[in-house]
Amino acid sequence: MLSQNMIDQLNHQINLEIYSSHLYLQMSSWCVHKALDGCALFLNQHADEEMMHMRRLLNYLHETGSLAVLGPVDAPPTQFHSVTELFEKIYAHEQVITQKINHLVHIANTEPDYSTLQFLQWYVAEQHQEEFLFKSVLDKIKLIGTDGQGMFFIDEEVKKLATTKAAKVASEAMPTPGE
Ligand code: OFO
Repeated sequence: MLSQNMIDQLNHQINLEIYSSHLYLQMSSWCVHKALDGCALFLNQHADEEMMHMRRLLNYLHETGSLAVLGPVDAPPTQFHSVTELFEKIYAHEQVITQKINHLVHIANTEPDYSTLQFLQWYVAEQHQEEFLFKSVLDKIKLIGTDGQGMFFIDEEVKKLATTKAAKVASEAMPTPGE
């Protein structure tokens, strides 16, 4: 059984994950509008991942006999000056999410609530991966540069990331022989 404070905090995180999904879907739409199909695909996939993050929290609340509460979600920004600015915003957003996860871990640790503490370890590892992923995209953008054909090559590189990720998800979903 969870404390009311923990239920409230997890519900707050549910809304943040939905916001993250809306943010990346909106950014994906901006990329489509700018003919950046690779970036659009990558962000569209990531919007789906954020909903998966939300569903994990939702299921955990259900498993602990708690009520999940979906509150209002802020509208994401719709305009960006450049793809560099867009990915800088994502990287900053993920760093905020990491702080939020750390805060949840801190609460679980101090209550103490060891079940939630263990549940949150998945998010701790995921945030490490997400920060690494978006930092690597930003590094590529800086390396290639956005002048001339730079944008084309950046879009191709980001498309490769999306394709690699899709292949990984598909292989993980495939049953191994004997299963
Ligand atoms: Fe991008 O990790 Fe959830 O919010």
